[in-house]
Amino acid sequence: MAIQTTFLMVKPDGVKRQLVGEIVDRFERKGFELKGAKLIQITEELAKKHYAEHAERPFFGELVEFITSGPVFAMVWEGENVISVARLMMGATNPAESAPGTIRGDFSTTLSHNVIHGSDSLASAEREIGLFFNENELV
Ligand code: IDP
Repeated sequence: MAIQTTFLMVKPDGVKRQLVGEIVDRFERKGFELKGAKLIQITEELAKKHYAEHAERPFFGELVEFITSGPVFAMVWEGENVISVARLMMGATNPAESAPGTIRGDFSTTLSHNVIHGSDSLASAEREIGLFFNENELV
């Protein structure tokens, strides 16, 4: 049994479409525990740090523009194998390929507007939680 923490974020499209409650509900019902959450407007500087691994990709500019286009709902969740289980619940990156029943499968059709971000490893969870939250914002 591995108790982990992960960083999840409802992207600007999900916030605009009022999917925050639905998404929080899914992770709560699954049995994960919310450790911190906030609605924030990401700066360009934070967006570039968050997506640094994609800096050389042709869609990097579009990615930064989109993630800074409106508020996001940033969260830290804890639970058993939460990093990989949350990724399963999110569905494949491309909503055209994500299974029905997953968040992206149920709520999106567009790769660039795929509703939710979730850390993909222990190292990225630690890095992303540190980018978005101070220790005193987590319980
Ligand atoms: P992930 O969000 O499932 O971890 P990543 O490969 O880390 O997927 O990509 C980050 C985000 O970049 C994706 O969620 C998606 O919205 C966006 N993205 C990935 N590939 C493309 C692309 O080819 N064009 C536009 N946006 C893309």
